[in-house]
Amino acid sequence: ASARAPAPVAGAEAERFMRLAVREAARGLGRTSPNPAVGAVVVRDGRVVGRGHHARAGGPHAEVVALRAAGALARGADVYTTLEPCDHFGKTPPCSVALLEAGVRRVFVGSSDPNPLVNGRGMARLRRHGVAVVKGVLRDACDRLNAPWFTFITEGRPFVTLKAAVTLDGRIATRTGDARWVSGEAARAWVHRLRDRVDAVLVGAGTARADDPRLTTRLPRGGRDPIRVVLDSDLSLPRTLALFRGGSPAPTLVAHASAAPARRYGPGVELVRCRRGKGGVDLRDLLAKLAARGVAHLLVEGGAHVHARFLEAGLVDRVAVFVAPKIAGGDGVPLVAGRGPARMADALRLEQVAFERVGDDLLVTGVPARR
Ligand code: AOF
Ligand code: ZN
Repeated sequence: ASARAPAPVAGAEAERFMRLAVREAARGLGRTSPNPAVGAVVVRDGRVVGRGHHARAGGPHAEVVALRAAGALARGADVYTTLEPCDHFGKTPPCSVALLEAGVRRVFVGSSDPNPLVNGRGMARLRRHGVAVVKGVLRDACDRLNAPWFTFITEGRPFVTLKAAVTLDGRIATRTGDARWVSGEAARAWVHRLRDRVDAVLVGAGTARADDPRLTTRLPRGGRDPIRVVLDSDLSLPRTLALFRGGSPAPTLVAHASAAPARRYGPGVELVRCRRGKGGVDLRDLLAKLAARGVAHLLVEGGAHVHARFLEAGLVDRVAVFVAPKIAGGDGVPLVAGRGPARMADALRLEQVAFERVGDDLLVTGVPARR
C-alpha cells in the first residue's frame, strides 16, 4: 500500500476522459451478454496511454484490456472505467487486483456494479490499498449504456423492450393482418440497429403465421442476429415458416407448453418447454429460462395478443412505438388486444417519454408507469 493519493474531484477533465471510456464501452454493446458493456481508458499526464473494452463474456474485462495496452505507463496513472471494477474471480480474475498490481494512482468510476458479487467491493478494495476512487463520473451516461443489464442482474430476468409500428389510428396491421409496411425505411433501419444490440427477439404465433418474419438483423454492414423466440404453446405452427428454416447463425427457440411428444424441426431450432399460464406459455417462466441462457435484453415485436400479455403481466420495461402518418381505418389490428379498461383514467401511462422523428415517422418511447 502506498501513501493515499489526494482526493480528486470529478471536473470537466474527468468527464472528458469518461466520455472516451463510454465510447469504448459502446463498441461492445450487444456483444457482451450476459455481461455488461464496459469501457476503460488509462490516462497519464493528461494523455490517453491505453484504452479498451469488454468484447465478449469470458474475455478479459475492459480495465485489463486498457491496462495491457498501457503497459508500464499504467504505474501512477489514472484509470477511467464506465463500471465499477469487479472484485471476484469469475471467468476472469478481479479487475480490482489487476489495477492494484499495475500500480495505478486514481480510479474514476461511472456506474456502480449492482452484481451481488461486486456491489461496492471493487471500489472498497482499491481505497483500502490507498488508491483514490471517484465514483459517479458521467453516471447517467454510463447507467444508460447498460440499462437492460442492470434489470437483468438485479431481477434475474431479461429487460423487455416492446417495439411496434402503428398507424395514426393505432393499428399495427389492416383487418386482413397485412402489416408490410406500417413505418418507413428509416424506422425499419432503426429496428435492425436495435436487433443488433438485443440478445433475443420474440413474436407470437399469430405474427409468425401472418408475417412469416425472419427476425434477423439486416444492416448495410451485416450485424449480429439475435436469438429468435416464437411463442407456440401447442406447437401448431407450420414448420415451413422462415423462422424454422435456418438461414441464421442464431437459433430459433420455440417456447411451448405442450405435453405432446416433441416435434422435430430442422437444425438451429430448439424447443423450450414452459409452464402453461393464462393465455399460453407462462411468460415469467419463459423469461427465467431465457435469462439462464444469458438473454439480458429481449425485444418483443408483436403481435397484439403478445403485447397485451406482456403489458398485463407488468413485464414491459420500455415501450418504443413508431407512429406512421397513415390511417388504416375500419377493423385494423390494434396495438394491444383485449377489451382494455373502462375508464381512461385506468389507461396505462408512460413515463420518461421521449419523441424523435425518424424519417417520416414519429418514434415515441417511454417506461410503463408502475401501478
Ligand atoms: C468489470 N469490467 O469489463 C466487466 C465487468 O464472469 P466474469 O468474470 O466475466 O464476470 C462478470 C461480471 O463482472 C459481470 O456480471 C459484472 O458484474 C462484471 N463485469 N466488470 O470490472 C468489465 N464486464
Ligand atoms: Zn472486472
